[in-house]
Amino acid sequence: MKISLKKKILDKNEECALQNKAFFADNNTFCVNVISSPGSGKTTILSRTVGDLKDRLRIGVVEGDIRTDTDAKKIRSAGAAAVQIETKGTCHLSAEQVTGALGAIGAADLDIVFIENVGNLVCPSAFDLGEQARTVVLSLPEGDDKPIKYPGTFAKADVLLINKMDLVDFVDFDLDRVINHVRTLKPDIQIFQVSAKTGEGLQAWYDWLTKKADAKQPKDD
Ligand SMILES: Nc1nc2c(ncn2[C@@H]2O[C@H](COP(=O)(O)OP(=O)(O)O)[C@@H](O)[C@H]2O)c(=O)[nH]1
Ligand SMILES: [Mg+2]
Repeated sequence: MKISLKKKILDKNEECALQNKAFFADNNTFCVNVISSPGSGKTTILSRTVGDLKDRLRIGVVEGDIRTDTDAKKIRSAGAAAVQIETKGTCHLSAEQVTGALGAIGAADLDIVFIENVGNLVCPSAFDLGEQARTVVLSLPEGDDKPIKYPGTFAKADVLLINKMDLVDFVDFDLDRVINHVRTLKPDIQIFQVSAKTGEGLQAWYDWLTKKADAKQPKDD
């Protein structure tokens, strides 16, 4: 029987994703795969999250971009270990690339590993990286039709960050339309309305992260 190339790539990815999952479980590390269009604010949110939580949690970031290590540099200057993967044209990160990056950020000793995926709302959603949660970022200037146009990505998300709330009075964006539609795709999704620029709404995101990271820690008997 002919096995398609796409199936072989996904099977190989699945094998590495399982290894990553086991690694995160063995090391009590909470891993979040962050997906969005380019420019929605992933790096800004992660830099601010690192700055605000670094005294409480040990955080590292795997950065994925087609070109440049600009984002890894921003994360490092916010105070966390970061490694940049340049995919050189590929529109998503693979689990194998993540495996290779975990050593470089010392992931075994971290409480949280964020993976900033390559910016688009299509390809990253098909590739499990072994993460325990997915966060999708949607920013107001992108428009309120994105969950309708890219349902697969939103249906697999555990958290939706609606970013750039500081622009709410300047762009046409129907918040109720987005929230209602996303809840039909994923009824138990957590939705936080935030501004990475002003800090508005970020505390609820931090509380969610902290609770998840604490739940990974072994209990004292
Ligand atoms: N007004 C506003 N701009 C933001 C906010 N978050 C990010 N930006 C800006 O949006 C642009 C893209 O942000 P970036 O974090 O690089 O997006 P990424 O491509 O998803 O990583 C940058 O110019 C940021 O300064 C926000 O909450 N409000
Ligand atoms: Mg970025």
